[in-house]
Amino acid sequence: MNNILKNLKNTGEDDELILEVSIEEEEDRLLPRSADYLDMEKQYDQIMFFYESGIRQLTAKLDILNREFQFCNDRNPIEYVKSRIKTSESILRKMKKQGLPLTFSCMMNNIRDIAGVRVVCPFITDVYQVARLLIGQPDIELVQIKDYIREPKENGYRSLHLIVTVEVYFSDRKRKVPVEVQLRTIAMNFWASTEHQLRYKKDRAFTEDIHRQLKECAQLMAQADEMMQKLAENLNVSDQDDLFW
Ligand code: 0O2
Repeated sequence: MNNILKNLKNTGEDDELILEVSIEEEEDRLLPRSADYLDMEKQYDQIMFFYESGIRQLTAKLDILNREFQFCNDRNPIEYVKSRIKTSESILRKMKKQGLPLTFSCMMNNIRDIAGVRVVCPFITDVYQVARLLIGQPDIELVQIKDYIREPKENGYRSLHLIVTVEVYFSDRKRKVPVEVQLRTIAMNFWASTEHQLRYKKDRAFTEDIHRQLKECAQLMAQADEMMQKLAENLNVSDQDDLFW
């Protein structure tokens, strides 16, 4: 959190915080001795509380859907759910990359994956069913869908990405909290998690050959998903009609 605060200055206009000067200048001017810094820290914590509340609301919904499905069908369409609040470093990196002014309001208006929920399901049909049940709820609004299962990324990445808003009741009012939901199968998650480790943990560029091997691995995962899906249909565990929207 300190990183993002070091990059912000108070313009004196109510709660608007802005960065228009270099980080070095800021460090001279801003750091902990100023009372503004504490205000900013408090404001940052409040904003993150807003996103955490969205995550709580959304994960409660997923939990209820999963338990209900267990009662009715004797199995779980959700293997597990993970959530995270994007780190301040990652938020700053993204805002700088997009050339955005580094203000809290700009962050809240433009960075839509500050709250993130990942849903891992056994079968592809579960991915679509869970997504449909979630966005069918009246207090959930669908903002964007990216279907990287139907159209995988060039490198082989597959997943269903939704940006939704979920309504949360705070003490004084109801607010819509944006949350990015990534839904994928266990096989898709295996590929994405291990590829992420290879990409982020090592300080070296991927060669053409590494790209090719990763893509090949993604194709193997896709084949495994298809085979499991067919088995599930043959055993009446899931329904082919649910395969896409
Ligand atoms: P982190 O740490 O997971 O949050 P946008 O986020 O919309 O500005 P983009 O690329 O259009 O940018 O978003 P997209 O395609 O919806 O993907 C964003 C997130 O999907 C990434 O978040 C990853 O979590 C995941 N993702 C996308 N492509 C890949 C991939 O090739 N490999 C893996 N392992 N994950 C991927 P962040 O912000 O990169 O990081």
